[in-house]
Amino acid sequence: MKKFSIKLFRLHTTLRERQGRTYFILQLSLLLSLNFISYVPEAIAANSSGDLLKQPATEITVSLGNSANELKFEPNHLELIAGKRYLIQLKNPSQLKHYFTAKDFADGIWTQKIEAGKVEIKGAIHELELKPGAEAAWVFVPLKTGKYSLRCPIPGHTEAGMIGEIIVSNS
Ligand SMILES: [Cu+2]
Repeated sequence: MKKFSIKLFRLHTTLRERQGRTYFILQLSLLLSLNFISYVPEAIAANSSGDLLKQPATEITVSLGNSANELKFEPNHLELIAGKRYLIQLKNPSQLKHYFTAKDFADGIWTQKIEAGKVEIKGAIHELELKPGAEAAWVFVPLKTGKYSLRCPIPGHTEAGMIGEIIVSNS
């Protein structure tokens, strides 16, 4: 199994005064790390006709926060079926930044792609950060059944109730 790792970095520009001179200092911070895995999961490979990827995706919209800046996911309960293709439209209609963090869930799915703006990302995703007004479309197939927790780990948000659950079942 070949594994490629690609890291996306965000650039920060900082102005510093030193001995009367102005310096621009570039700082790199890790935004997210994506693992591109060059094998296709068994459940996908088993469907050698490729029908799985041709089946229309069931579309679900999930809001991170709302226009009243309430700290919650809407809906906060998702029920998915393993082997089906989904398109989750993530939206942040609030004035705050939020995360969609469901690491165990993300470990048990196969992500076909994520589209955000004009960028399409392919590969495993474990966490998404949505800035105010941001939208992202996540197309994936859940592979592993289970009950998974979802939360926004920004300090205070989980505590205020920005949590949810995702249930993946066989039918
Ligand atoms: Cu949040």
